Amino acid sequence: MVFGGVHHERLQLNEDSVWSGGKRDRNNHSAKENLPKIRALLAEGRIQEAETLSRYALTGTPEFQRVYQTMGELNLSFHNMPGDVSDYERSLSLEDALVRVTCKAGGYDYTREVLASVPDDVITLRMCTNHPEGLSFDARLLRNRLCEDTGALSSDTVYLHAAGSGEGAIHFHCAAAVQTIGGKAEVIGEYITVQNAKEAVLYITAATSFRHKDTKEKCRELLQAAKTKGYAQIKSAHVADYQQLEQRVALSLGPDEHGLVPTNERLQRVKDGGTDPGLVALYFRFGRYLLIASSRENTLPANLQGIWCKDYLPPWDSKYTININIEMNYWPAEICNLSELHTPLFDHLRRMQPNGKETAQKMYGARGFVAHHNTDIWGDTAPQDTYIPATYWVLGAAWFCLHVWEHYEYTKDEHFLADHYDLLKDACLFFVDFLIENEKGELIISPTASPENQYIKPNGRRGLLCAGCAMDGQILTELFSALEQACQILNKDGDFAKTITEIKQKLPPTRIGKNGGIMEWLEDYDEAEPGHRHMSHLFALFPGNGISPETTPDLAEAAKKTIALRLANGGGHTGWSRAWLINFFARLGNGDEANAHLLALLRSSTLPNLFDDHPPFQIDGNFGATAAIAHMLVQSTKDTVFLLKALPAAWQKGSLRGLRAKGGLTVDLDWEKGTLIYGRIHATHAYEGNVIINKKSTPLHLSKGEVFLLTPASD
Ligand code: FUC
Repeated sequence: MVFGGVHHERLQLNEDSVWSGGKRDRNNHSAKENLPKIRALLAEGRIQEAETLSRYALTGTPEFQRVYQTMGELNLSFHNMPGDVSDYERSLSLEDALVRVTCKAGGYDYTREVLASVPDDVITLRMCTNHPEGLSFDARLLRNRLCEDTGALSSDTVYLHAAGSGEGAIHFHCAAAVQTIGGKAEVIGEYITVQNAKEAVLYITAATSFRHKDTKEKCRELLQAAKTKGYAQIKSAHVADYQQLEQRVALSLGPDEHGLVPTNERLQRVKDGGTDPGLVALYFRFGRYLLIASSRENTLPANLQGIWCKDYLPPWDSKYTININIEMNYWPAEICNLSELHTPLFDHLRRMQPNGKETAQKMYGARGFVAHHNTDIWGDTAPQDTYIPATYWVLGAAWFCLHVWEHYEYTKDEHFLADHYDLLKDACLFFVDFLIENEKGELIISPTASPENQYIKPNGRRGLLCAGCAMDGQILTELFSALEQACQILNKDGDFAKTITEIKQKLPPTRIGKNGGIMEWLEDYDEAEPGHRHMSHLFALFPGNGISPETTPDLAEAAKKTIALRLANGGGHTGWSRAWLINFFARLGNGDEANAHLLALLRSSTLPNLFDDHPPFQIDGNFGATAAIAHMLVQSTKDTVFLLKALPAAWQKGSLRGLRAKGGLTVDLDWEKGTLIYGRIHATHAYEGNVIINKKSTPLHLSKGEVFLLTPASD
């Protein structure tokens, strides 16, 4: 994060593996013996007693997982820069992923350019001026009071070393080196000092014990390599690396009338009631940039604040909340043609799997892989918090594993499916052991909760914990269907698939309740918070596939009713909640509502730099809304592609290149006056299905590599 101060600059530094503390076993050893008691209490309707016992017997010991932290800061003070500043500009270029800060001071030009390079594993800050005395400044690395030691690594390099507490805690080094043209640079104490340089480049890097043995040496190596390579080459490698991902997709929503207006002012115009499709297109492009910046092969998955965190004890520990938030971070990955950026999530599932097997065994006496509503860098799977509407929910691994299936559906990569099949299988296996039969003969989860709402019983008492709810059935239906299909494709585990099919048939279906909406719990309770930000019982509408206007029109109508009720009671008030709503409207084919909520997201939940604001700042809403914009234009099931299904009247003219659809398709579209004028579908795999435009279906049979063109005539 480049703060862009003129006489004092601050770079907030993040490294994704800087987390507090080491790996632990937090499984509650009282869980197994108390599980039957909790279940019996719930079955008898003694909800509060079940909740109290769960607090004692199911909460993680200790309660909290590890905390993600910002690594620290690089602070710079400029000494000889005149005070009269004009023409100030701070920008992030989405063309080349560069931050620039430019201004005049005393009539002289000052330029700073910052990039974070994947190929060279460094952040670089290049500064120059035409002031005859050049640049004089000092720079140092800081980490509040949380560091062990700092000092000189060499005559042009400073370092900072810090460590978390406790056994196995992560420790790390961060280091910064300077190169100048002209002038003089030296290290004094923990400061880099520069006098009268025409140009100066700082190279900053870090290494943690999560990935490296000798973290100091690793920093030294990276900085040496960076200095040898030099700024110009690092920059061109960075731009090439970024562009090969970024340029796969392009979206225009008509003439960009306000394209030259600064983003903060542009956003303010929308907040003041204006509309600006160009800003929506920019928001979309920024969303793809954010994923490119925060989730690469061999990184950790993007967390709650991504790598833009400024705190040592951030909100919700800036970790992985897996009852919606981190899944939402990855909603754009496949459709937005950034499939390989999905891999950190799969790698993380690998970290979670052994822990999740242990949690299943130790806490529930079950086989398979379970996770609750949070996880951390170590893939911790024991419950987090004592927050009853969320903590004892056991569907974290199930939902997360659906991403394995989604990646397969988009890419048709059978090797990937074969390599990750065991994750799907273990996630299913847990429920083979954990589901219980209720008095109706349905297989349900007990205890569970519908994240994160509360219900009101007929006697007026509130309940949080329950036995079965709509979301459980919906997630499990998707997971079990994925397993069945994977077994068929891979031609394996037929017997296990049969068991899963039998169980699947006994899951409670999604039902319509007395108010005409989707029932959130198995009983038709009233909701304690009818405008709740979570809409867990609409999982099947999105990201699931169980509800759609085409396949389940009654449920789709009921979903509309549910959304209307949530909205009438203040729903969608957090950034990610609003982003979820936009995806719902896209699925329902209601482009105007989707657009209205996009505008609401910009007006109420977006910060001046376009970051999503829960509040507080959380990156999930950016990713959720980026996916929603894509889904408004292209949606797909395993055998159907919908084009312009939720095109709003406000996007009269537009063009898009490079979105992906399930089945290995790449889609380009142009439209005018709300009508498709050009479409191109390229198949990377043989495809058998249909394409639907304006509710009209056309068969789509493509062999590998084939291109299908849609023109007004063929429509
Ligand atoms: C869930 C949400 C909160 C927040 C947190 C990180 O618990 O209910 O709104 O987003 O995750």
